[in-house]
Amino acid sequence: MIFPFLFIFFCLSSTVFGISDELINPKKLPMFVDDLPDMPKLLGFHGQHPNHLQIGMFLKTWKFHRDLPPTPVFAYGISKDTATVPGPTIEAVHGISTFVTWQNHLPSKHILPWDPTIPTAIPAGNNGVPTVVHLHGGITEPASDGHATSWFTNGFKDKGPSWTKKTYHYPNQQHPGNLWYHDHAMGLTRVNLLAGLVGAYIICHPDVEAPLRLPYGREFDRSLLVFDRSFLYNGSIFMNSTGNNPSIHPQWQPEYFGDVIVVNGKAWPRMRVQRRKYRFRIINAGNARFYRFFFTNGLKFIQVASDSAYLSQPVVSKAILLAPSEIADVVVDFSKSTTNTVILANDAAYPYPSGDPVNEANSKVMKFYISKNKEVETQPIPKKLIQYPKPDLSSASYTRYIAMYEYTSDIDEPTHLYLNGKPYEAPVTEKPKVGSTEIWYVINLTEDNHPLHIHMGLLAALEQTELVHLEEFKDCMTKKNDAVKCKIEEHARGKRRKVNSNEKGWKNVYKMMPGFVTKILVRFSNIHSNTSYPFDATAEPGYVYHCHILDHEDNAMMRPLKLVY
Ligand SMILES: *[C@@H]1O[C@H](CO)[C@@H](O)[C@H](O)[C@H]1NC(C)=O
Ligand SMILES: *[C@@H]1O[C@H](CO)[C@@H](O)[C@H](O)[C@H]1NC(C)=O
Ligand SMILES: *[C@@H]1O[C@H](CO)[C@@H](O)[C@H](O)[C@H]1NC(C)=O
Ligand SMILES: CC(=O)N[C@H]1CO[C@H](CO)[C@@H](O)[C@@H]1O
Ligand SMILES: [Cu+2]
Repeated sequence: MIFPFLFIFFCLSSTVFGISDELINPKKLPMFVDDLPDMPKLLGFHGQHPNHLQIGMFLKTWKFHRDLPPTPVFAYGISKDTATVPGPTIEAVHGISTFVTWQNHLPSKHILPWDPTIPTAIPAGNNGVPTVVHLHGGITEPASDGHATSWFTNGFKDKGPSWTKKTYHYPNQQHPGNLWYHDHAMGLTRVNLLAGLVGAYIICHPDVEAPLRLPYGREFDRSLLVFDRSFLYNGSIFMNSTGNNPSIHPQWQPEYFGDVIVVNGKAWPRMRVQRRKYRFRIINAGNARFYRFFFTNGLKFIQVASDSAYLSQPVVSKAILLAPSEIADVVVDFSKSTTNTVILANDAAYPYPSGDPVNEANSKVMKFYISKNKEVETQPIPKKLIQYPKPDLSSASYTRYIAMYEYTSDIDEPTHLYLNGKPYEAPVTEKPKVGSTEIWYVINLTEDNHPLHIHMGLLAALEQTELVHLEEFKDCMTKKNDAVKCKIEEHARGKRRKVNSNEKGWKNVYKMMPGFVTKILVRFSNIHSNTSYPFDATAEPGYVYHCHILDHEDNAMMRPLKLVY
């Protein structure tokens, strides 16, 4: 009789019990019991030569927490056995091309509910889940950019209308920095990422970066991909299969939020650190959750880069706000810690900024256990980092107004969101010239903060100005959809918000405050040199720009972007 007893004991201590199709209460999952994983690394180069990687997408299971049963996921990896969530970190070197053949090995049925009533990739042959990989922050030719309509299914059996090739070319000729790869299939981005299709990609430029003497090496320089999920008792990821307007969109909901905060594939992980400096490249890889990260003992972040590029000088702060897809590359000096443990926490309301306050579960991210041994000496952080051209208004040759609209149903629930009042399918209206710089006024007429991401564009935020007589302006915009005719300059007269110093560099995504007009300078050229793009950026199928709240992007806060000569 001892065996069954032991067996039950084993089960109780290793998984949580409950009704399998019910949501697990995050309180049932103890925090800080799993070690922070280090994702496998793939080199995008071979000595001084390009490397050609074959990376698959596989259906497998993944343990998100010691006490959760294995979760079905979609994972990137070299093989099914080695595939991980997030996927392997790709390390590329400036000036050396990386080629990747992305291979879809996914089954015909999705593991999460999706919605065919929003603009969605639906394979004619029903040969599996459509996917397409976008390298976020990459300066990449259109055919390798992972255009939303260039999707493909298992074995390339079905392909989207703009699909052209199997092997993507990443020239890596841009400035060094932090990128990430993730799925971008039309109307399925929110579910494909939720299923696990995300991974980090770093472009190193040793000549430029080595002199900075930032913490380096596998132990001291870590990528942290953060996302939130909800789970059922049987371990499956929970995504509501009923929409907020089920009679219009059976499944679509305006924002996905989960209460379990996952870092590098483990719920609220722990990490043992020495009393010294570490570098963390923090990527918000979630669908809709913003994080305002802070340390519970007041320890500070020394931010050295944001999404894509280095800052010109380090910025020290106690809290960092990251919208979905934003990146903060920070140094944390644990020798300054007054305590031997510290929690990385979050206090951003969701939806941001006017939604629910954080709760016990989603306010914690991970915990650090700091060695009691004496401090390890490390190099000081330099006062200057990397200098890129400052945003130069006089170089701008074109001005655009981009208005963000949210539409609601009779029951006052959001049905969809558009940029400039246009569906994705409407003919392209944004056609910047290769090499040009433009001013974009982004007008948020919704209640949410929307992180706007522009493929190929490097943007510098200039200022945010509150709109006065907002209802009058909104009425006019709803009727005319024309910021100039609606006298934007007479409305852009409210409070001015300066750009935070950690957000002053060149970025590829920026938070558009609700009720404000945000002025950004967008460059369609390199920042590290005056060389032109090493490919024809005007080729088909072009690019896109979109809100990076994935549930918005899918329905359909995304528009085509076509570069021209
Ligand atoms: C968990 O339960 C849900 C709801 O009943 C079901 O759809 C899903 O397939 C189950 N997952 C596993 C891994 O059994
Ligand atoms: C799923 O969404 C529907 C519609 O908004 C809502 O009524 C229901 O409570 C949601 N279910 C869960 C478990 O959140
Ligand atoms: C690029 O050209 C501008 C204007 O001619 C010049 O000021 C700048 O120094 C150049 N930048 C680089 C990195 O060569
Ligand atoms: C927080 C905030 O300012 N929200 C405003 C965003 O814009 C909408 C419409 O323009 C207003 O109704 C909100 O109050
Ligand atoms: Cu949005």
